[in-house]
Amino acid sequence: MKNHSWLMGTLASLFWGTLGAQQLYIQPTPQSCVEASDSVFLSVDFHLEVAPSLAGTPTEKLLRSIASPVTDGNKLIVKVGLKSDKNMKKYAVKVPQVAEGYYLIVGKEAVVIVGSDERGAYYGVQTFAQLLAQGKVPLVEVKDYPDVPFRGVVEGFYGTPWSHEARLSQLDFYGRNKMNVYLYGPKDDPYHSTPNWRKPYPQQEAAQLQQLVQRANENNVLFYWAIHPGQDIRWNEEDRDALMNKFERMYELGVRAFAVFFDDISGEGTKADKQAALLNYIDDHFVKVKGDVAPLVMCPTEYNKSWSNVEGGYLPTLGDRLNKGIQIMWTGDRVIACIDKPSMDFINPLLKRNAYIWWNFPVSDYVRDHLLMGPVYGNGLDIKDDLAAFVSNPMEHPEASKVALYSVADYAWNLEAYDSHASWKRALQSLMPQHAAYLETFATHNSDLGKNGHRFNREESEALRPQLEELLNAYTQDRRKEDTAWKAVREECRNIRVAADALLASTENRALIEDIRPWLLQFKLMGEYGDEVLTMAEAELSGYSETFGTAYAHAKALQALMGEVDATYNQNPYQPGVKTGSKRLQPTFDALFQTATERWNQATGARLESETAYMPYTLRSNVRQLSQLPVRRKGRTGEVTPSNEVILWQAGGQVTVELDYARTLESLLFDLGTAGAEAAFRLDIKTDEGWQEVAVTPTGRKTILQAEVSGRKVTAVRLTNHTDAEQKVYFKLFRISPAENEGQSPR
Ligand code: BEU
Repeated sequence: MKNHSWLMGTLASLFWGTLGAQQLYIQPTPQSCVEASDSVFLSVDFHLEVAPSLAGTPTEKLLRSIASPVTDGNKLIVKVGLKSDKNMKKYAVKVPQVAEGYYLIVGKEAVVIVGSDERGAYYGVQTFAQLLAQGKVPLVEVKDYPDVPFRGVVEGFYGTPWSHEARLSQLDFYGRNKMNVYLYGPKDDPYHSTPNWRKPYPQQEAAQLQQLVQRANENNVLFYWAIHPGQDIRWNEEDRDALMNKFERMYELGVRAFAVFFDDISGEGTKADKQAALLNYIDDHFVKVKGDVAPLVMCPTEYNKSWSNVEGGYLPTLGDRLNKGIQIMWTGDRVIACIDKPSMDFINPLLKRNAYIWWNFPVSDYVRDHLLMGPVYGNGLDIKDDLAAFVSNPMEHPEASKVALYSVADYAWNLEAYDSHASWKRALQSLMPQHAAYLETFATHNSDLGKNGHRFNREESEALRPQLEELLNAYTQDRRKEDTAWKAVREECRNIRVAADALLASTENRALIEDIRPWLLQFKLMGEYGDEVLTMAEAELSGYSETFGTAYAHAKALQALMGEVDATYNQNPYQPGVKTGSKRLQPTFDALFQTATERWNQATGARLESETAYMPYTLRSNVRQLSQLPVRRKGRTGEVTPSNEVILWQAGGQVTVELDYARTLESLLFDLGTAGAEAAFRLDIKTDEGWQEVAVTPTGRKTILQAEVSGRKVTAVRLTNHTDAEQKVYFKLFRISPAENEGQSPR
């Protein structure tokens, strides 16, 4: 017997030489797996021996769904039970003494699966199902258990909530990947949050939730239903009873796990002592009384370190007062952050318990024009003893999110063995086995977030990065074609086009293709654009006039088409559009286009447009949460990307938007989220007479305000907290609209 480290490098390294079997891997990476050189062929017919302790459980159902019982004497025996079962005594010592652990042995005559508890047995059967799918496998002995007690997903993003079908598919996926928790908390479900958290769900939604709970149970997933009452909760008996009633209604639908979220709120609802008292009341009068309800989970208002004011006492109050069994969520050092040892060492002592990690990845509700499909990396591999849970907040694209979720499951199961790149490759393989290479080409160039208020970024196009840099430097600085890099980039442009078409046309995983379709269309255009700008640069170097002219015209057309895709698909009001390859491909191609065109103009006296992206607006701010917000231009209008969170706007803090030249304004709109919030702010405009304050009036549309700027010629606008206290406001809209006679570009 040899001990297999099971740290899979690449799939290719897992071939079983002489056996001729396929690659063997187990997801998530098991804690220990010992293999023999001998093998056995697993067909689907077995003698099944399921212990009475597992009768009617998800374990038994799963087993019966993957294996057919037969009476024929030649078949393998599959024996499944719990370590506490009498007839499993001889295996009991081999079963890890950890919740959800299991022992599995594949022998020539029998397969034995023993769980430390029911969920452990279930995971043993999931592993067996994976082996079964491989056919011929080596004789193996697996001793396995999860590092983190709760692993899964919090559907906690802003934007279009997942569909019912998508959620069903997710729950199956969690079961297969040994994740045991799903928290239902989509910000835009009005019955989860304001305005309707007090009301019961309408019939159809209630029936669907009931079905989801059922499906979660079948997959051994705890279905948490979360409420988000903090925007308008009053700390009185009436609202407390309204919340208890809502939980009671959800209990009737089958829900046995509950959460209360207080994130992204301001005002009365943020008080720690009141929140703690409410949670303890629910714990004492609902959870403990029912007896079959899982521990409560709560998301605090100060849910990350950058906002926590320890002296202010919010987190210490929760830590001290919340009943010991209540779990407290935490996103890390910032709203969007990777989790490491120092971050856990900061929070756990304050909470007086291990934090329940809400990991904000691959959520894209603040960069909705991007897809985050790259590897999961950056979390500490040494924090398994510090975590109560690790749950991931996904994208509003459910199937595309599975790339990251697969690896989150892998990471949270076995932190020390986690290999981010290998896990990512396996995720792609598992989602589209026949198109994995194409999906990899796509995901490689669709992983970064672009500029964003949270300053979070991811690697993108890493493998091609040296060639892109070499090629660009050689061309722009030395006016030279660097042959090797040139060839590699051309090849990748072709790979991109082929991958985009192959994926668009594939029938393998339509749900995934539908999620990413607009980005695939854009990706193909990006591949063509890259190819054409290389041709432009070549023609410029060699002075081929005809080739340059045709390539330039085509590149311009492709820019227009990419603009069209961006303006047609995914038109949400926050970050509308479709961005692909935005970290390396597009900037490199645009730079090549610009340099080639400028040089051509210089050499030939032509006056071809060389600019690729005209941006007349620049944002400057000393308010930390606003300082990195991107500005978007649509026609003449400039709009600062809104923020989902409450902004902690310090006294005197300012946000300024500068224009590239003095323009006559038609309107200036902004929205701080609450009526009357503007009283603490002053709006100024800069004209040729300097800064001047302008009056602000309501528009009649929710909390949107307008400034009296019509007809004024301005070079900058500025919003200042003019009080001497920090203000907690939202930043939902800041839109500057120049008058129609103002062109898009000064030229
Ligand atoms: C991710 O953009 C994101 C961040 C937070 N504003 C919200 N709450 C927590 O992270 C706890 C979350 O709902 C939102 O999706």
